[in-house]
Amino acid sequence: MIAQPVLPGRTHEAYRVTVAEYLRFKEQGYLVVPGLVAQSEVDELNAHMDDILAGRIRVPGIDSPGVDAPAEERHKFWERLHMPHRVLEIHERFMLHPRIIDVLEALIGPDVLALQTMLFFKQPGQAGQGFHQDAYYIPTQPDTLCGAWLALDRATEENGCLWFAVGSQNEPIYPDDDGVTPNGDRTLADIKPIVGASNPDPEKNTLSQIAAKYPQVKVEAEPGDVVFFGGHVIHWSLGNVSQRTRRSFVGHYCNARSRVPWNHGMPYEGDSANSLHILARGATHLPYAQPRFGTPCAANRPDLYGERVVPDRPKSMMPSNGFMILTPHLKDVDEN
Ligand SMILES: O=C(O)CCC(=O)C(=O)O
Repeated sequence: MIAQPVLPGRTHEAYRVTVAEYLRFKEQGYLVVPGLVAQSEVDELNAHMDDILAGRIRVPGIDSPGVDAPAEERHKFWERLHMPHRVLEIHERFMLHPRIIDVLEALIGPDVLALQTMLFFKQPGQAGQGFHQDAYYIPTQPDTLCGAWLALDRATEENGCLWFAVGSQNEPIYPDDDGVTPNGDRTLADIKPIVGASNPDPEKNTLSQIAAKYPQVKVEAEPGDVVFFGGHVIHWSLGNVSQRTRRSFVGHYCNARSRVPWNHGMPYEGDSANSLHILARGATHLPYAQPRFGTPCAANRPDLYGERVVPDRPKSMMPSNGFMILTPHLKDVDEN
C-alpha cells in the first residue's frame, strides 16, 4: 500500500483501513491491525505501568500501596485500572492516538467520540474476563460502540490473550436476569435474559450458551498490535497461567452522533453524558468534552481532525438512461 504523508501538524503517519480489513471487521466481529502503535510508544506506556506497580507514580484518586509496601501487596492490588485518561495525561494521549482513531474513523465514523479507558496489568496468576458483550456495559444509541485493545506484551493463550465467538457480532445484547440492571435489547419479543456475564466460570455465566453456537477463535497479538471489536461480539480472556505479564490498554469509542447514557457509573445531567466524553474525530450536533490534558483531537484541533469538507458534496440522485446517477442539485444547475 502507498505510504500516507504525515499532514502538517500531525504527529503520526495516517493509517488507512483497506477494504479487506473493513470486511474482516464485519465478518469476524473483530479486526487486528498489526504494529499500529510504535514499539517506542509501547515501551513508554509499559515503563509508566512499571512505575505505578512499584508505587513510584500514584494515580490520583486511588489509595494504592506505596513504594514501601511489600511487592506481593502491590502485585495483588494492581489488576486493572478504569478511566485513567481522566486523571493522567499519558492515557488521554493513548486514548486519542491518531492512528487508533484513523481506524475507528473508517469502522464506526466519520465522527468518533472517545468514552472510556482501561489498563490491564494481568500479571502472572491473575484472572481473565468471562464471556461478555461490551455494549451491555456501555450503551450507545444508536448502538455504535467499538473497543480498541492495544497489546503491550506478547499476548498468547498461556498469558491470557483475547478470544472471540466469530459471528456473535450479529447477536442482540442479552439483558441480565439480575432484576437490577435495565440494559440489553429488551424490546425483542422472545429474548431470554442471561446471568453472570463476565464471570470466568462458564457454568455461572450463561452467555457461554450463546457463544457455543459459534467458532471460538483465540487472537494472539504482538506489542503494538491493536484489536478492534464491536460492542456486540461475545469475547473473553482466560487467566494468566504463565510467568509473563499480559499488559494491555483498552479504549472504547462510539460514533459521535450516538447518545451515550453512560458515565462510568457517575452522575450526569439530562438524558445523556455526551458532554463528558471527548470528540476524537470529525464533528457532531451533540455536546462533547475537551481533553483535560490538551491532547490534539477534533475537540481542540478541528482544522486537523475535524470534519473533512468535501466541496460540492451535495448531489441529487437522478434517473438517467434507466439507471441512477449523481447529478448536481437542481438549485446549482439553476444558479449556473
Ligand atoms: O484484556 C482482557 O483480558 C479483556 C478485555 C476485554 O474483555 C474488554 O476490553 O472488553
